[in-house]
Amino acid sequence: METKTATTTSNINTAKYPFELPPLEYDFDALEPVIDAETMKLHHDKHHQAYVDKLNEAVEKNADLQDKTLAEILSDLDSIPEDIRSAVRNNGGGHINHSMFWKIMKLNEGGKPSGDLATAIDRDFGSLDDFKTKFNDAGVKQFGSGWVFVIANGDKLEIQAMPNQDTPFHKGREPLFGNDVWEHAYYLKYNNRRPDYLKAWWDVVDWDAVAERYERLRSA
Ligand code: MN3
Repeated sequence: METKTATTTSNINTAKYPFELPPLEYDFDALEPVIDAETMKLHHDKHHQAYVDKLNEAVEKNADLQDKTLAEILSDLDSIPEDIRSAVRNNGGGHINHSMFWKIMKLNEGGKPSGDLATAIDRDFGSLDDFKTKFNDAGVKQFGSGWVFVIANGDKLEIQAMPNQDTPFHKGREPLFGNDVWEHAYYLKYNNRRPDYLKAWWDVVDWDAVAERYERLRSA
């Protein structure tokens, strides 16, 4: 058997076993005051690392899965052997969702989307404010842990809340962006006030990164 070595790049779309925690590309306090440094440190270094470790533990047992990218694995849950299916679904989803999450955040200082992305938001939701309201509403209504994603269906934008670490990759779709509404994402600073976290979070959406993803995903 060939020896598998981890890739040095952290491109989640091509990553295969053994999976690696992608480095955070900014300081833990870079998103203050919206997301505090302690939350970022725990979230990235402990929670995300644990998803990676448990995913590797599960995939280690299955040579077939080791030949597939994580996106391929997650888009075909039925083909995963039952004894590791839940572990791969939860921890693989955790890895792929958080790998997106770190990359679409940056203090935006009141910045707004522009260009084709702004046009699509206005067309599909009426206005940026209406889009945020609908997204936040989906986040508040997500019972328990989960995510709110925006998916680019061709040009068209759709909001989709999903439980646990489920991910649009289950339907073969890479999400455009999304917010983590697990308590570990906000509890230290916002306690039980998920609506306040959802509202504040718009100040750390990296609209340039989202616009780049939109360009790539809608032409995919
Ligand atoms: Mn999380």
